[in-house]
Amino acid sequence: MKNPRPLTALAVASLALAAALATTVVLRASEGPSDLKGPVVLPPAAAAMPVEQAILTAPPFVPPPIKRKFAARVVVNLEVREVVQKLADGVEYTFWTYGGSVPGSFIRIRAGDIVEFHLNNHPSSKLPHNIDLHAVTGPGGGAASTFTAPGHSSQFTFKALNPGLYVYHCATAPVPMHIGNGMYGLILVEPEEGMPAVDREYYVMQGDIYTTGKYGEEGLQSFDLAKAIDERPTYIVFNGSVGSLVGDKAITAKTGETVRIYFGVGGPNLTSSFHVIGEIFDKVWPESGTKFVQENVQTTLVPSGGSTIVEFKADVPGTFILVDHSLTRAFNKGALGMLKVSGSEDRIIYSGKEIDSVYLGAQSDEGSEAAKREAELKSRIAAEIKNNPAIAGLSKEAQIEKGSRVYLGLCFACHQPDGKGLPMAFPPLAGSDYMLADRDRAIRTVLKGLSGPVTVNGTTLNSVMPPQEAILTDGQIADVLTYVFNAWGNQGDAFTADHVKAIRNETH
Ligand code: HEC
Ligand SMILES: [Cu+2]
Repeated sequence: MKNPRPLTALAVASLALAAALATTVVLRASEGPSDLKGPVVLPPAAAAMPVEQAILTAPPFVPPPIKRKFAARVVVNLEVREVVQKLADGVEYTFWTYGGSVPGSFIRIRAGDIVEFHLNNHPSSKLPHNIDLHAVTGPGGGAASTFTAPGHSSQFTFKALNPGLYVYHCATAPVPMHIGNGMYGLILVEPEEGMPAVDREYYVMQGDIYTTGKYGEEGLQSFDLAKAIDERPTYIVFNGSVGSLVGDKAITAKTGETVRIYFGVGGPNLTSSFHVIGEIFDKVWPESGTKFVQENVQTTLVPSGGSTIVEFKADVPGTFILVDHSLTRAFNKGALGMLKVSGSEDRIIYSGKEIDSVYLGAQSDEGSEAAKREAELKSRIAAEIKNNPAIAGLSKEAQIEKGSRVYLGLCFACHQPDGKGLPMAFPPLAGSDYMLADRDRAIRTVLKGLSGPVTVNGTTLNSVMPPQEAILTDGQIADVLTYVFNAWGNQGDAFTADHVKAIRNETH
């Protein structure tokens, strides 16, 4: 089917207006039949139901829970507006919106309600639009009755037969373009007994966006149909833009609170692997079905044109990252948001970083030999502890064993396993006159690093050695220096941790 050009659509819409005055007219087949039938005559019981105006909210907010225990006639007024909004830093896009936001206004009703729906297309719009609400039982989910030209308003009525969380979207040709430009949102039909109470509710929707420019390319971007057909989005975002839920726009909670996220995927194309880094969903209504509630879920799959409801308790404070766990989408295309939880720590549930210690990596295999040797030496020291002059020598041997492991975990990458260094890059430690001449300076070098010209065995180098004071303990430095002062033919006394400590604390 060919796409309707704006002019054609406008002409069609004015026909529809004429029809309102006369009898009926059939619109383009692509928009479905649109006979104007006039207002529905409600049976007395329905006509007697209380009437209320729906509260609509922009993301990430959700209208308040429905308290009433009876059905009502709910009037929804949703306005379509075409607006230029930020897509990313320096990048703008002409979004087509329901209510001025992407995703569109959140609508909240109760199963059994009779909804009088008004779709109002702002006079400044360039195109006609309609709405397909997945919560509606009827042709096109309402699309067949809501094709609306700029500056016009369509009305239709539906009864919410099925509870659940439903996507709504524009179904005007070309549909993927209307959705790709932001025309989607969520409508929650609460079950008659209501949703279980929670402390916080949020509204997040994912969408894929196809721009003619590359990701991050500045200026006003337009829709790229070829990329859309190939399903190669430039952006994949939560709530309409990169960073919409980041920093001071993050959603929030306090420790101890239960958070519920109404999460939908507008598409037009991609499915989401919705995940919150550092949280486990205590409850998931998969695909927002109302019968089976799943528990203890890490990542839940949300189809395009579908949704999910997730709930979790915020047990510990911190920043929790919402992602599509197809992770280049999160880290390279924008599908990343934040939940900031404030409150007191529970270090049993999550301790925070407890210790930062040296990890000797691949060396630990050979290290097990060294560890055995060290243990053997220690037990010999214990055995000979009673005034045996060999103890000092044994302690030094044990330090050399430990020091060799520090060396092979850290220093060897530069100074080489054989201690000979690399010409022009790293000075030798084997036979180094510079090192062996000054023990205090050797400690200082390892603690504070070294830069500027240094002459070792007649060769001058001008490079930089990074300081190790933050990652090595005094004991480890004493051990590694004892090792390098006794390896490869070098000879020197053992270093003590106290000596290292004294240098560490010296004032300059
Ligand atoms: C990232 C590479 C790198 C690592 C890791 C490194 N060094 Fe160095 N080291 C250097 C460089 C480069 C110099 C020379 C700095 C200059 O020229 O100013 C140097 C100089 C030295 C010196 C003085 C010069 C000499 O040859 O006598 C000593 C001693 C030394 N390092 C010991 C160590 C020890 C022990 C470790 C492990 C705890 C270590 N280095 C880890 C790069 C490194
Ligand atoms: Cu539209």
